[in-house]
Amino acid sequence: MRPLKHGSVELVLGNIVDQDTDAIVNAANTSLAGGGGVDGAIHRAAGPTLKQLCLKLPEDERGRRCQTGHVQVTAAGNLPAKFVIHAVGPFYNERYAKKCHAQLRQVHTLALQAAVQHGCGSVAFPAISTGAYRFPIVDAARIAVDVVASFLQTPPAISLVRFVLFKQRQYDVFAEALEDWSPAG
Ligand code: AR6
Repeated sequence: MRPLKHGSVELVLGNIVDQDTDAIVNAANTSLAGGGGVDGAIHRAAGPTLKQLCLKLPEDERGRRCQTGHVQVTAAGNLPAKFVIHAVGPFYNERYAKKCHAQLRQVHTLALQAAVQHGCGSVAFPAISTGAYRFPIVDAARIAVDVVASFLQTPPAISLVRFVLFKQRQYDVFAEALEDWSPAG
């Protein structure tokens, strides 16, 4: 747990679907129609209502309900959380590393802003883009921790932002990023 001026960052090794934070963040794809990894686990645990809510959101001509780097919020079906913040991280491509870094930053910022807009005092994030989307974990952890910790240095407050890491190695990498983080950057 690392206390900051307007909330704390916590790391846990566990499953995002079990979190009783006001919101959980889903590592979704642009269709918001479900998938594997965190997305699959969340849809299975939330029940069919979640998919119905997602499919009600407007889609563009290519079937996208959420663009890369953006978020959409729904209720959370049978999950303990109240809201699911569906966040579409970038699929990592080394040739466009800078753009991928910017998109990963943006998706974390927008997820935090959405949590505030929905009155959430606590929110749990998975390690967005670090599975099927192949974002290198060390860089992803530094970006995610920096965006969240910087956000919690200024109002509005979110009492608790929890990163839920699925594997020990991911937990260790996030722990190092959080330990190394300083407001000066
Ligand atoms: N709780 C917490 N973390 C988890 C869980 C869980 N239940 N399951 C996996 N992880 P991924 P992405 C970790 O692939 O890379 C989906 O099919 C996992 O170890 O879920 O953003 C979507 O529909 C990894 O570190 O998300 C998209 O198509 C991290 O969560 C695509 O995958 C993210 O892995 C999104 O890819």
